[in-house]
Amino acid sequence: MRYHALAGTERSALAASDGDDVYDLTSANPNVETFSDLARAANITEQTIDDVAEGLIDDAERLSSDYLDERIGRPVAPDEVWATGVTYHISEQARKAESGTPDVYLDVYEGDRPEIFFKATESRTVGPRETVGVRGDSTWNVPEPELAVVLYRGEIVGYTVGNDVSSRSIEGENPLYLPQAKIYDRCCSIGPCVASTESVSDPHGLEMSMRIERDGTVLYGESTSTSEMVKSCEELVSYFTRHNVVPEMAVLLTGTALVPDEGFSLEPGDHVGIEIDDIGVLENTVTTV
Ligand code: DO4
Ligand code: MG
Repeated sequence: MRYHALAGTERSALAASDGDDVYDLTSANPNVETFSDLARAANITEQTIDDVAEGLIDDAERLSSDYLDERIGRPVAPDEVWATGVTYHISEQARKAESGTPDVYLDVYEGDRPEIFFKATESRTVGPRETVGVRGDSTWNVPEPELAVVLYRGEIVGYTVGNDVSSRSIEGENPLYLPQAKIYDRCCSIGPCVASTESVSDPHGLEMSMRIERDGTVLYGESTSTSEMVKSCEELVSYFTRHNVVPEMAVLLTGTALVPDEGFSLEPGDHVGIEIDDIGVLENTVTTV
């Protein structure tokens, strides 16, 4: 099952889709208004998220997919977003090329302990079709398409698509500037839905693609597979939750594997579309913050 937030001027609600069928779960139970409410109900009743949703579907209003498309919002409100880095060979190579201290990236790519960093608060995280930010004081900005793990109390409950928008000029200048390269207004996008663990066949075998368009021209279009990741989602989550009481609702980005050529930098108005099998397409337009 896939879970979507209905946003906009009408009441906010949680929808579930199964193939072409879309249901308004909030119409069946007004206490289930968000994905967090569903995850909390599953935790309390010791059921899976899909079991709780299936129990609501008989009493839920059906929605058209056009209506869902018009009202699509950020599928989950994470208390915190964290990210892992240098989990793919291409990311390790790109960072080595831009950095004055290239060895740190090889050490992380080959080491047991992954790079894990704080990425965003809820207020810095946008959803589908919202504008995503690049910093006004950065000269080289890139989208980073990433498989995102959705965690309820530290347990994996689903997956979404993430964009870890980053300043490569600031990170490249000095690795100690990483927090400024990564954390700023509108620095992170997630969506379009949360796909439950049961609906993602194999998180380590998903095709992921990214398309960047400027004024109707495609400037970048590549794809890869999450099978190229050097660590598993479980290993990354295990390091993330070690000695770290994580919030009720968290998202962990698992690293980028699609890196535009060195001459490319995002500009305001660019359109970024990131697609991952079994989850969907996350689309955003870029703005300067
Ligand atoms: O080390 C810098 C960040 C790496 C990253 O964000 C990635 O590999 O996706
Ligand atoms: Mg990244």
